[in-house]
Amino acid sequence: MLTNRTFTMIKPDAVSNGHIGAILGKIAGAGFRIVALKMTQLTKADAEAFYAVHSERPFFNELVSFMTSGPIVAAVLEKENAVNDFRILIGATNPNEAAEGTIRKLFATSMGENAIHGSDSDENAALESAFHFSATEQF
Ligand code: IDP
Ligand code: MG
Repeated sequence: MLTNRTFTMIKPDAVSNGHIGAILGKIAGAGFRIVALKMTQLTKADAEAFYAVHSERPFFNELVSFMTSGPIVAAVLEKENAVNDFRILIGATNPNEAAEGTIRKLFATSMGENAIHGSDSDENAALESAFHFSATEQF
């Protein structure tokens, strides 16, 4: 089960730019089943904890400030090979380097404000899903 799930957030830029529906459509169209979904806003403490791995990076404060700047949509997605296939669907971190047709190519505006998050491993997918959803909220 673990290896078939990934975690995503539609980031504040894409929410405020009106792209929730289009992005969920791309996700569903690529064969992912939504098994948990909510709109929420991260507190500073939430964002610092979620991105703790980046706390020594020069962009950390910018990242926390951006991720708390407005609502996000968090979701858990299920599909065979979910983590890797979802990273392909979202594209490179820098939208200028993202492949044509990827979510970041279509909807991101910059390296920081890049529209969407995708877990980078099965282990992080499980941790990140549990950060946002209780067991009874994942179907
Ligand atoms: P990823 O989201 O593609 O996995 P990471 O390297 O894990 O990329 O970085 C996490 C997030 O931090 C990125 O999605 C982006 O929002 C932000 N970020 C990464 N590098 C930079 C940067 O150089 N400047 C500003 N923000 C950055
Ligand atoms: Mg990452």
